[in-house]
Formats: sequence, structure tokens, C-alpha cells
Amino acid sequence: MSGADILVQVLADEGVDTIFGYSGGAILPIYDAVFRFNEEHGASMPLIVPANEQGAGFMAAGFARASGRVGVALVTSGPGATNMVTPVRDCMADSVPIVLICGQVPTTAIGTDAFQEAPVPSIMGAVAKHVFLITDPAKLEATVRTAFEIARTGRPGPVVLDVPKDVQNWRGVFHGSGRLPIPGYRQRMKRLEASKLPEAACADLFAALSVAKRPLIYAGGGVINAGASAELREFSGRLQIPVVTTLMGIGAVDTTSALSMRMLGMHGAAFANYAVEDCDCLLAFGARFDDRVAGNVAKFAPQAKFIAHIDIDASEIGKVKRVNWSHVGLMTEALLDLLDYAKRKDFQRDWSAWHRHCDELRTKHAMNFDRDSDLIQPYYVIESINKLTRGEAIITTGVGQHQMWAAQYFDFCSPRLWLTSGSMGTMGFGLPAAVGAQMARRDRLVIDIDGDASIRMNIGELETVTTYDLPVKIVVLNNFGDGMVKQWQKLFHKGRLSASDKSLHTKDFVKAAQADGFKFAVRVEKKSDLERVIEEFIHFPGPAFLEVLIDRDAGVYPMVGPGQGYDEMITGEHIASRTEVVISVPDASEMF
Ligand SMILES: Cc1ncc(C[n+]2csc(CCOP(=O)(O)OP(=O)(O)O)c2C)c(N)n1
Ligand SMILES: [Mg+2]
Repeated sequence: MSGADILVQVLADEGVDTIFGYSGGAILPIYDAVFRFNEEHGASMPLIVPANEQGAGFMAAGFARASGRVGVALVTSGPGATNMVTPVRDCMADSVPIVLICGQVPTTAIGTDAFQEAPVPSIMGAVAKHVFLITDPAKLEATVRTAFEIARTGRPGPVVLDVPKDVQNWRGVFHGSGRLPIPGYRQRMKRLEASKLPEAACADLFAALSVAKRPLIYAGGGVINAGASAELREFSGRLQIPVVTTLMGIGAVDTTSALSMRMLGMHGAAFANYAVEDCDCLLAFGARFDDRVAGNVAKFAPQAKFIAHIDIDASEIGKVKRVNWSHVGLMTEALLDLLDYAKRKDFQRDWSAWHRHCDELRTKHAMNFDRDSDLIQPYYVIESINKLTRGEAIITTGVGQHQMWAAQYFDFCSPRLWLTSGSMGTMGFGLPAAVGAQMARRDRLVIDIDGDASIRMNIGELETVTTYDLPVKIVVLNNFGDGMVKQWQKLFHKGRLSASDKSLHTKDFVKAAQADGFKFAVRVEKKSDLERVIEEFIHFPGPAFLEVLIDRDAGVYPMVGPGQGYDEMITGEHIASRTEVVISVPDASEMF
């Protein structure tokens, strides 16, 4: 077989059923091999072609995030590969497994500044979980298989395969098995997989819990990546411990459940942040005390006498916050070990006073906004969509205020429904991620909640939606500019809106969508039209586009400023702040 045929056969063996990518000279043999494979096997590996390789990267990421499977992207050398740098870094930062296959100039031309040559191993080496430059064609088959193994095991991440054209055209024997020897990595994985929580460690954790009066779980994306949401729900439910999640952890527990205290952090719910302020025992599961959560590390969870941390990545333990107890291992197994211990010891505590306190926080400091405003408030848009989708839709976003409003006001009943560029915060993520998610989950309603600036970044992918007739729903919350940037400029730069106001821009989003073949493309300007149009929009059977002209001055609240503690949180006009309101339990330390 040719190297290209071998590579495609390994993809098929790995269960790949969708490839996102853009062709070009240095990758032609593999594109041809995919074509022939599909001819023989009834289009079992469709190629989804974006407008720009960055789109393919975020499609593969959306596919991976929605399904938990490895996303695959296939691009040419030089500019094709460099257009993928942002999605690869984005996947690394959010621990998303993808395999990116890049064409490369022939081995003899590498280093000569050949046509469309780029130093992919050095560029991607800095941003990917791992990069292979395949110079020995005899190792191609094993390397492709190993790339999938590395992408999906341990802390998941992006793996890049740089495949010179002569390696694609080489002819050799397909073995059907075999991987590269990567003994160090495999030993680490084996240790992780075998890691049981020792009885003594369980005893220590439960000893801390037994004296805790206000325990809180702080769950991150690691729980979802590990497929441990069910175990987390069981753990939290059995022990009756409330849960806050990070932006990446949204959906790990059902946000509508009694024990969910929703999202914490810079734009977390006020009640979530107050719960963090008040807790005396914090269990961090698959979370990493990121600066959007612990902007001021010393002031984070100031009353927690005991902090426990479970993570798959040893380098996260103690990286930001010193903890009292830690375990490096698989999340599912760790939670099952803890549950098993709790059952065997019949561990039970009455935390009803703490539950009442959390309920009170939730009621008194509920999310809210100006409901009487004549202008369309973005929160109202999300609430209205949420009334129809009820926590069951896949939501993707761009980056900015709209992203935070979506995180705050949508419900999520299950994991892998909330797809957002968390750590990198990459504008332009939403639309291609929605395409990838819809390819992975044909049965689900997929909605991209986008910003007018974010959608511009990959607006070419509107056409991809209609080309493949994907019933993706796109909402642009148009505030005529980079709203989040404006919010910071108002707060920290005396309102000088340097390069962030777009009120003089002339883009007609509806016409743009129509030009790309959208049969449903509607702009809403009046509040009274909103609910009716949203109903039509959500129930439209094909691709649909909705632009909503929102209050340009709407802000994201609450907000904990960068570097600040939660005690400095501002909650805006419509969410009650604890420093202004008298609550029945003003000093958490005196609660019990
Ligand atoms: C690729 C990229 N460039 C710049 C930024 C910085 N940035 C963060 S939010 C934002 C504004 C986003 O505007 P829009 O998409 O309209 O969302 P809004 O905040 O208005 O809801 C910018 C420029 C970024 N996150 N990503
Ligand atoms: Mg905007």
C-alpha cells in the first residue's frame, strides 16, 4: 500500500468517521486516498471542507468536545498548517483530543525554504501535546496509531502528524497492528490507570469531611473529559455536597439540580462565589485554580481549612494553590473509590444548615437584569431560547460578553453540551465548533450563540453550514462592537473605547447569511417580536440565522476584577450584593 493508503486505513481502524480539512499540494496523496477509500466503502469517512483551515481545527475540536472522541483535521503544508496553530493551542489549553495531519514538503526539501514549507515541528511543538515529523516511512503506520493513543489518553490534547509528501507516496507493507515504543509515557499511563485511592487517603479525606460544616465541590473540565460526570453526580448526591463548576466544567452536574450552585469565578454567579467564600472544605475535582477562578490566589476560598485536589496531571497539584490532600489518577476511579469508602463506612453528615444557607444565597443573589427595559436585554434572549431548549441543546459560543451570558443563563442537563473556548478564549470558535458538534451529534439541536465581532472572524463558515445542510442555529447578539473589550475599557480606561466600537460599520449580517444560502435569516430589533421569532427560529428544520440587536451597553455581571478576591465582586444594579444587603447569616464563621 502507499503511505497515504496506510494512513487512511489506520484512521478507519481508529473509528474515524469524519475528517475536517482543506487540500493542497503537499497533502494531495492523502486526500486522494480518502476519496478512494470512500468510493470503496460507501462514503464512510466524509471530508468536511471549511472556508479556512482554522475552521477545520475548531470543527474537529467541536466534534471532539461534543462526542468525547478524537477529532481529526487534515491540511496541507505551509499556510495550511500555520492556519491550524490557534485551534491546536486552543485544544491544548482546554485538554481536547484531536489529531492533526499536515502535509509536509518532501524529506529531501525540508530546511530549504521550499514552496509552502513551514517548520511545523518547531511551531506546533510549542503548542501541541505532541508532534511527530515522520521521516522513516516504515514507521508511518505505527506513528499514526500512536498519535491517537497520545491524544486520548491521560490528560487529552492535540497531536500533530507532519507527513512529508515522499512518505505519503512511499509503498510498503500494511501490518494492521503495532505502535511506537513510548515506554516513559506508557509507564505513566499505566500508573495512572492502576492508581487506586489508598484506604488511608480516603480516611484522611473523610476525616476532614466529617468535621466540615460547609463542604463544597469545585468541579472543572477534567470531570467531563474523564467521562466522570455520572460518578460526580453520585458522589455529590450521596454525600449531599453542593457543587460549583468552572466554565469548562459546566454540565458536569445538571445545572438545574438542587445541589448545583452553577459557575464560579470572574463572571460566576454571585451565589456561587459567595458559596466559595463561605465554604470551610473545598474539593477540587479536575480543576486547576485558573486565574479566572482564583484571580487572587491567597484570597480564594479564604475559610477553607481543608482543600483536596484530584487531577490526572501531576503538574497541576500545588501549581497555583497549596492543598492539604491530593491524588493524581483517573477521575472516575477516584470518585468510585471515595464512594465505595463512604458506603462501607456508612458516612453521613447532616449538612442541612449549609444547604439552607446555599438556598438562601441562590435566592437572595439570583442572576437578574432590567426586565422592564425597552431595549432587548441579551440575558432575556438567552432565557427565551432556554425556555424552549430546557438544558438539552448543544451550545457553542464565540468569546466575549455573549459567551458569559450564555454560560450564566442557559441550563445544561448533561455534559458535552456546552462547548466554549475556555482557556484560550478564541474569538471565531463558535461557528466552526457548531459544525463539528452537529457532525458528531446529528440528533441534537446545536446552537451557536455568537458575538458580532467573534462571528466575523470565521464568517466564511456560514457557507460550510449550508453546503452540508446542517440544521445548525446561529444567534448573533449584536451590540455593535467588542462588548467585552468595551466593558474593560469602561472599567479600567476611563471609557476610552479604543478600536472596539463598531456602530459605524455597515455589515448586514442577514444579507451575509442569505448570500450563503440561509433560508431562515432574520433580524430582530423590537423586544415584542423576540419570543415569536425565537420560536420560529428554533423550530426551523434547516440551517437558521438570527441577529438580535441588543442593548449596546449591557454588561456582564457579576464581575470579579482581574487579580481580585471574591469579596471585591461587583454585582451590578440588578443582582443583590452581600455587602449591601443584610442577610440572615452575615458571618459564615458564626453560622453553626
Ligand atoms: C482571536 C481573538 N482576538 C481578540 C480577542 C480579545 N477579545 C476578547 S472579547 C473581545 C470582543 C468580542 O466581541 P463580540 O464577539 O462582539 O462579543 P461581545 O463581547 O460583544 O458579546 C475581544 C476583542 C480574543 N478573545 N480573541
Ligand atoms: Mg459584540
